[in-house]
Amino acid sequence: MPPRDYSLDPYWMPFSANRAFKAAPRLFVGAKDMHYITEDGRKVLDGTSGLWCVNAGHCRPKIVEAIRKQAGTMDYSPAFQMGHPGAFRLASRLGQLAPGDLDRVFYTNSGSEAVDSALKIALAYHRARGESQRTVLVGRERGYHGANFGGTSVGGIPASRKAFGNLLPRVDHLAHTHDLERNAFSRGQPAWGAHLADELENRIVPLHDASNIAAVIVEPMAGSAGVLVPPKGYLERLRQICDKYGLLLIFDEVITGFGRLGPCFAAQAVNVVPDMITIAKGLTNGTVPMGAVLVRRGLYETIINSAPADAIELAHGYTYSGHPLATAAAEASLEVYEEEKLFDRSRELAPYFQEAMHQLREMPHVIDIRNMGMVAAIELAPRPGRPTERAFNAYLKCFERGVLIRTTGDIIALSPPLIIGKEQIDELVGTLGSVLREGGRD
Ligand code: PXG
Repeated sequence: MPPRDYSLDPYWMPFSANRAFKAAPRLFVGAKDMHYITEDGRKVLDGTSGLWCVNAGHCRPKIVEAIRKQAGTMDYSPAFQMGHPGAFRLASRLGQLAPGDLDRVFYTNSGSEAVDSALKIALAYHRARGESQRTVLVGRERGYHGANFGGTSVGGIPASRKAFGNLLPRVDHLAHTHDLERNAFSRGQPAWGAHLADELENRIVPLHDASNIAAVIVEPMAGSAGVLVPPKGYLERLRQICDKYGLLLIFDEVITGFGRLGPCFAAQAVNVVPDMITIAKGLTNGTVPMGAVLVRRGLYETIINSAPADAIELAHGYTYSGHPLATAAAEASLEVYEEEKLFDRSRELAPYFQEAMHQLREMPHVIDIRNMGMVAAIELAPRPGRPTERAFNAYLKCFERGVLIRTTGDIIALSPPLIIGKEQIDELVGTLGSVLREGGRD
């Protein structure tokens, strides 16, 4: 390996153990289709689509070319009071892919910004309707909605919240739906747990009064907290309760969007139409940072029509909302998804992936395996007194053996690009199995 001609010290890495990493760094220098290349030239099979974003695999020529071409044609165009064709074309295309009438699109640069934008749109919507007292936001324990203040506030991962003070006021959280005693080793959506949605009606609505509540935000399938699959009927019930009390329902589909669970959106997989959907990641196949909020037409119209005709209706947005490179990357990504029928492929591969993953059931320390679409998780019993170590060791060993997995706590998550082949699923599961078997000794 050539010596590094740069220092590792100045870069403050996000959500990373900086000291441990810099003592034993892992660097990628290239990527193609299902693989990364490390700085010492090893191929690593991507079991996680980067960070759940590279749904069509790496460095796809059509997407690369679209970005290259756009960079040379028009690098940037002002986002406020000015437009460019790609931003409009992409919004139409997203509206066609979205369920129901979620055909109005607000652009952001990340999932975190999409979440904060959706929360602000919820508040602005109620205000436009004359219900500006509706400001309570409801999230869920173990939810992850990005790293900005709004998303951190409605999020429910203790480690992501604890250093940051009071966060937003007037936020409540539903209980999470994870229950190993009842649902361990479920294939697909677990049978038990739909009634957990009733907490919205039985505790949260009475406590705050429905007239004060703006919105409920959940990931249809919680990704970051360790792949928590929604119990059958749970999301349907949340929808019913939100309708009954006039609460907006936001699905955070930053991970589940773009075929991860089969259809383009999880909303379509579970047949529940929310009022807003937040997206990012797979929108550009991970190539250029971009997020968006898909909004029901009626919400958009309510906010727009409540302002004077020539006024700015929503005082919100980003310098790089609808950035030309991002919209070019997104348009090309959606073309690749469509041309290669990757959402169908995701649905067709899911049963094979499910069976392959559940073969690991008898491995040492495995206390659960769960899956939905092209996502699966293996939960390990934590080492007594040393949580996270067991899964992280598996991560390091898999990496040494040429497979990239992702861990959170003692949960291993897999979410490979949707172009993965069956032999590669076998390789992923085979490597993980051998690592877990060895892990039985410690
Ligand atoms: N919502 C959801 C549901 C997410 O999963 C975000 C919002 C924030 O997106 P940005 O683009 O601001 O990071 C996310 C991000 C992991 C992992 O391995 C998950 C995310 C990011 C990094 C790692 O679990 N999710």
